Amino acid sequence: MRVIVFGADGYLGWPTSLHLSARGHDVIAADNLIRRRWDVLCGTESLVPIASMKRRVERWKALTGREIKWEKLDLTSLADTTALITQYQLEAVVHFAEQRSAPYSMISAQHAVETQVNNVVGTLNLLFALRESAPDCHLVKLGTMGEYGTPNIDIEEGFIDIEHNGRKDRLPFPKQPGSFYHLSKVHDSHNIMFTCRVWGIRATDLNQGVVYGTGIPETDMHGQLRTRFDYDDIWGTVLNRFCSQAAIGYPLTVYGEGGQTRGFLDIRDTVRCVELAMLNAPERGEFRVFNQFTEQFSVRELAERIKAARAHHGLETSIEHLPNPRTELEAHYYNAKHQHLLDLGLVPHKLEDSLIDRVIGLVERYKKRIRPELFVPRVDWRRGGTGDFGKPSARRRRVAVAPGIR
Ligand code: NAD
Ligand code: USQ
Repeated sequence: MRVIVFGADGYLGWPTSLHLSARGHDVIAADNLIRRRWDVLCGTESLVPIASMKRRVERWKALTGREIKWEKLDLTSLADTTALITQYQLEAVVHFAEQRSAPYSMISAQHAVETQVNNVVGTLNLLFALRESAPDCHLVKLGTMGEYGTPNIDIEEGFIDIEHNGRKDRLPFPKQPGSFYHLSKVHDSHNIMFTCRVWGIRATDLNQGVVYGTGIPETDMHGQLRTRFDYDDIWGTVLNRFCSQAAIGYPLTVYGEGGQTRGFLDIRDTVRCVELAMLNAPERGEFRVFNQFTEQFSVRELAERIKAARAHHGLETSIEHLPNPRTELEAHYYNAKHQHLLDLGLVPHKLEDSLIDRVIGLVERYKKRIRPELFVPRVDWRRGGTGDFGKPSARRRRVAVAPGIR
């Protein structure tokens, strides 16, 4: 299939581009590289050095003979997005290209607005471009399990059958998101569903859980093919953070009681889920929702698992409960369905101790680059943050592309 991957420079977009290319799809990789700029502004950087997009696609071609076409593109430009969609005969577009950090979106009014404008406008532009130039093309959009929040009932896949005053309907599952970022995904979902109904767009909303892992076999092929790995308070997701903390003997930072339960998946399953969704397109006008995760854990359980995995090798790990910087339930019911992708053939990688070992192993290689101050949460849901993370040092300005792997 011919597909554009938007957000192709990111943690998930880059491995997905490689995965699809390796399986014979014709991949166009698009990104405006804004994430590298956000890193500089937040004083954060990928633990694993990442090459420029130009170098990445050159290296991929040199190793495999396969071509990924690199396009620098900002989705918030309607003209550029429409021009790109018009240029190719597309069967699918995969949309990862959003500001995806909940803490970032909670820093200040400016950060909340930036997040929602970037995400909602980008998705709207893509929808209009599809209507104009590729009405048959399948939109595979990355949403989030966080759209649902943590209701006291089972979470269904997108829709719930409701009986009210003697009448029945199948309605979108109620949304109780936990940050301005998560809210942006809810707004996207509504806009996509609307355009499926009104214009006949075909779309799959992948409500993805928290991703962990260092990469996929294709990113392991060469240093220049590696994907980013975030461990800081703004971009680092919880398991990747815990593995990084463990690697340098820093106490695992469980926020509050640690009973917060979420759906999780291995990055190797992310790329497979996207491919499965892509290969099995919905009908014109159909809006599908898949819950994209494979296992659910509480934050406390994750910390205990890491502790146990390390104890197996005779290593000690301590766990610290920090005052929770977020407003979220710390003890709650959680049971989310996730059957659709299994029905399409997903064979999940489970979070076994070996995986934790693998992540810790990679972190070990780069642990000199870890800055422990980035383990401390700087953004509070109630008070926000100043957004002033200090003047970027020369080193921080250099991080976008690490010199060693240019
Ligand atoms: P990331 O920040 O590593 O990558 C996102 C990419 O999108 C970046 O390279 C950025 O430059 C690009 N981008 C942002 N706005 C853009 C715009 N306007 N135009 C063009 N490019 C733009 O994030 P990620 O972890 O790879 O996440 C990718 C997607 O998956 C996001 O939509 C996120 O919400 C979703 N998701 C991620 C996780 C996770 O655990 N990482 C979990 C659930 C859902
Ligand atoms: N947490 C800790 N300690 C930490 C970091 C996080 O206890 O050091 C807790 C948080 O309080 C939260 C849970 O771990 O309860 C998950 O936090 P996270 O930062 O790993 O994930 P989140 O902010 O929800 O966002 C991430 C991605 C986002 C994606 C989302 C999927 O950044 O793009 O949408 O996971 S989901 O959580 O299903 O909404």
